[in-house]
Amino acid sequence: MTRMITIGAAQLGPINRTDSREMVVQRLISLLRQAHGAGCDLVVFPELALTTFFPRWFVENISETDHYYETEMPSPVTAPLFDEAKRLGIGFCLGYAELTPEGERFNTQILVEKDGTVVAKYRKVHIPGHEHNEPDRAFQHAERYYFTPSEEGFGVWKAFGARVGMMICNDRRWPESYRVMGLQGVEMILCGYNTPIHYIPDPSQDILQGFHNALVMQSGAYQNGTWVVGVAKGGVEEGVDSLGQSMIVAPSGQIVAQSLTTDDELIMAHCDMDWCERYTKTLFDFDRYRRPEVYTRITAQRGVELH
Ligand code: CDT
Repeated sequence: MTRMITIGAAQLGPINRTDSREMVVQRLISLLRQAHGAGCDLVVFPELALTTFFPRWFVENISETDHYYETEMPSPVTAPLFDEAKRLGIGFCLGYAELTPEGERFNTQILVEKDGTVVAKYRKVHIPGHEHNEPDRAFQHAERYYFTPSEEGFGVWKAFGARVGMMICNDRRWPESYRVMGLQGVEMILCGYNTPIHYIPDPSQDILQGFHNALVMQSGAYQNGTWVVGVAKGGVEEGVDSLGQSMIVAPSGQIVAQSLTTDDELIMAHCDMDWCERYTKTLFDFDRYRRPEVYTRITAQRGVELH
């Protein structure tokens, strides 16, 4: 018996700061309809899918950026997406900036089931970039100013007949993200991202952005026997060129679908959740082969300790 889920990765092209939420939601609905027409059970949208990637600008008074954040989900503006998904009977995963009633700001992703219920919410754990204005940079990456890192960690939820986990962008570069979910039996990890091609702290990495993107998701998938769905917001957005290369990776580590453009583009794959066991019951049978007693440094210390 196989447990098939047809997954769509709905890559987005650039969103400009003058684009209204209504316009963006219409783009999402159009991709959602394409995914439904192609037989998808679930469609995954990128990180911060409702707005431009605003951490590229530093705004001294952070409350002037409140309009980039969602205070409720769904809201009157995002409700048409929820309504259409429910009408079509397709699930979705959506990244957005969240402002809580307590005034906390998170980089958030939710998972919505086919009946329209929000089954899971994940808040980004690894927040990259910088906290303060760095005026000499060509553009900012002030995520550490705009978002609080989540203390909730990486959950795994039962949804779509599988065990589903989520992570956001920079989380995909850290093996711990995958492993914490792997230890909860994850079968499918959904990850939205915005990755500027120009990495200001070390431009020698620019040419390697696509390689590193594939490297981390393929190895994370293989080493944990899980599907990984990575979905970009790509293209030149407000003058900053961002990586596309959205992909769906099998538990073998093989890429089974990859985007060809840096614009709005749907890719899809028929994903057999039972394929995970070929890895998790053999080479990566954690219970049989892992040695947690010799890994204690992983949680005992943060940075390198020389001795
Ligand atoms: N959005 C996000 O996390 N982007 C980072 C950019 C590199 S750090 C400045 C990433 O890991 O792709």
